[in-house]
Amino acid sequence: MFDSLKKKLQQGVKKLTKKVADKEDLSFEQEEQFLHEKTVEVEQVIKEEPEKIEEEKEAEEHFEAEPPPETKEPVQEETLADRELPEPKETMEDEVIKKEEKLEKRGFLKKVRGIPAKVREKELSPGDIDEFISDIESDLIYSNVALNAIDSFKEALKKELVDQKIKRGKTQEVLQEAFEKSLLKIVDQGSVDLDSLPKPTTLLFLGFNGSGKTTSTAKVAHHLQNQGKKVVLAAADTFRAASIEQLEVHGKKLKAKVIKHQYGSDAAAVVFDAKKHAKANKIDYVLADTAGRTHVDKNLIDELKKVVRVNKPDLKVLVIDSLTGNDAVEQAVLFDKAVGVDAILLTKLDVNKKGGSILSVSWAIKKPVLFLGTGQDYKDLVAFKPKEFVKELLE
Ligand SMILES: Nc1nc2c(ncn2[C@@H]2O[C@H](COP(=O)(O)OP(=O)(O)O)[C@@H](O)[C@H]2O)c(=O)[nH]1
Ligand SMILES: [Mg+2]
Repeated sequence: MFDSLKKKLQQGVKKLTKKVADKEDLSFEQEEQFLHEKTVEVEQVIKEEPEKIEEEKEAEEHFEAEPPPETKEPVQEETLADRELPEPKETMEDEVIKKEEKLEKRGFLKKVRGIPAKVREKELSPGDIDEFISDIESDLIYSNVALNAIDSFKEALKKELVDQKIKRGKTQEVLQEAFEKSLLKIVDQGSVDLDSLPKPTTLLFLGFNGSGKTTSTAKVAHHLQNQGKKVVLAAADTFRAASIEQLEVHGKKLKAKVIKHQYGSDAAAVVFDAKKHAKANKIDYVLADTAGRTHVDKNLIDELKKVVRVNKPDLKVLVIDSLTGNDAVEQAVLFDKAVGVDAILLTKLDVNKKGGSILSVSWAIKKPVLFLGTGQDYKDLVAFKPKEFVKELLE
């Protein structure tokens, strides 16, 4: 699943890692030169302040002579533990640090600032992040990540990374974490606990034609039955030819009752009857399939509004075909405006390797993704977990 997005993001982490590595990196000679200058500087201070050094030294010797070794030890340990020890290979850096530590003990740290950040740490500027995002933007768009989701991702990355001191050898780790957190901000739009909703719970499946509403209604029924729940199906697509029969086929396979009326009849009444049936028979869930609509189907949108008004479903699940790519956002906004969407079910992720619509749709309407459809069988339904999704994208 979502192989393309995964690949693009992983390339992104690599590119940014390289950017950090290239950043203000001193060549070996420059580094040697720099450390040499630092050593001279340190020695200069020692030379210029001989009395002070003497005083300190005396005080230190005096101090060393006085207390028993147990009390002296922790003081030394604490100072060392506070310091970031240099990587072992850099012997010159080692030397400077040793001198620096000596001076620190004598209160000279303010004068000699030690090895500055540019040798041991690096920073990214907002401009670096902008540049990096514009590098990978077209890849992300290709993977169906919408522009506003990309922008938000960029801002989140800036918050995570700008002004953060990135230590040598830790770049990959720091970036990985920043990517994870930033992606999670986009995709973690809360969660839905079906068990906690009042029973019987009515789930209304809505979306465009062919998005996978009927199939998903049946898959969710199967999923709930596997958890020992009782379900009834409502054939509230009274519009499309053969839709009632399609749901009946599923009902038969799943051994679940299907409540149906005539074609052309009032969809709201079908759901109403299904709810009544559920209450009377102690059934946990009413799963209502509805007719597919588009923004031009004003009548069908009005009908959907009526279904919602009359039945007050506990969860309006928007079914979106991930293959619709960047149109998915438009669809999501349309339905959310019309009736208010509570959760998202994205289908056909077995066919669509891009996966960016998961980010785009949930970010566009700030609603959680509940399930992913990953095939045509009942078992091809995955409960969506934002953290796992993000981990998988970046692992
Ligand atoms: N590969 C694949 N096909 C799916 C998935 N979900 C639905 N479909 C197929 O998409 C087509 C339309 O589905 P349907 O449930 O009739 O859509 P509806 O018009 O929204 O009710 C059918 O051929 C389904 O088998 C999925 O997750 N993966
Ligand atoms: Mg259908």
